[in-house]
Amino acid sequence: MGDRIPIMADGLPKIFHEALGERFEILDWDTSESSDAVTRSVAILSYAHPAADGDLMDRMTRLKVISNHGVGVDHIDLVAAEARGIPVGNTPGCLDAATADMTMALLMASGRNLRIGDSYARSPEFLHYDPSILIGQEITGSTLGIIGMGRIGKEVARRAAGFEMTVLYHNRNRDEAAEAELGVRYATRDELLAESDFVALNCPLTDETTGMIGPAEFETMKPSAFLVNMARGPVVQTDALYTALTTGQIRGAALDVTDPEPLPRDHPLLAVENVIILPHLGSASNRTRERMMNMSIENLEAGLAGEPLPYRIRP
Ligand code: 8YV
Repeated sequence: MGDRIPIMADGLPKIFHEALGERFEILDWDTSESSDAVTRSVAILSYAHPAADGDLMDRMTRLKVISNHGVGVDHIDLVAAEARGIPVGNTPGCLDAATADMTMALLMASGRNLRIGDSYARSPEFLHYDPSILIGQEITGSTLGIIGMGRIGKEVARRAAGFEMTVLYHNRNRDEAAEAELGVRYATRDELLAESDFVALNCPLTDETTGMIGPAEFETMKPSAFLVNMARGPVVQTDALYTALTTGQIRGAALDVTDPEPLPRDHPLLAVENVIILPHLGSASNRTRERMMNMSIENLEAGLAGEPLPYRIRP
């Protein structure tokens, strides 16, 4: 094997090694002072969101490109990368459908008591059918508030139309084209929180969205409402969520992401019945993951060849 190109990556699965192994030397993620990966690597391939800040970029003196497997890049300091002339690539678009599907799956699972119902049906307590238990929130015809009307939010709205839902949205900027195309209605964040039966978070994690859902927002939501977090854990204040779920401020929640992620194994939220928690599965479907891998490799190769990245993300 000739000289392979050294890149630093975190926990890549076998399929990446098969695709890259012949040409690339994949060095394990190690940002310590004595790291060989830091001094030798010409690229970062970021898989499970390891932090890449300006200090790391400065120490990686041969770094030419950062390629992120995924669309969210809150773990990468984009401003620092731009200032150093290091292009950052991500994988937009290909995961919208899978993530919107999962938003609907969590919405329905929480509203219709799938988690509690499944546990009960397996338990020794289920000895006769009782039609009066676990009456959920009807999905069809209910009101959905989508916070973050980007590509994924729009896909959620399309799916919600099939359930005849009234869809409100809140976004940094009003999107009149989306309103015309999807029949969604713009609302202030408080209006949306107050009117929705389901609130879906489909926004990126930014300075503005960090801690966006806290005690005041739970207070504004209906006691019968459900929160679905498909965005990033820190968009929701975990302590406030715990209080909201355990004091009846909201009826339930479904989380694809948490803060921290994962939650410590003894975290009180893990013992709460009316919350569903997934290990960050939004984009985890076979076809989507294949596309994400291919896009991240395209970005990696373009960056190393000194060509424009096909999917570049700027600050
Ligand atoms: C991935 C994600 O699971 O795209 C994102 O922002 O969080 C997910 O699609 C993640 O990037 C894993 O590589």
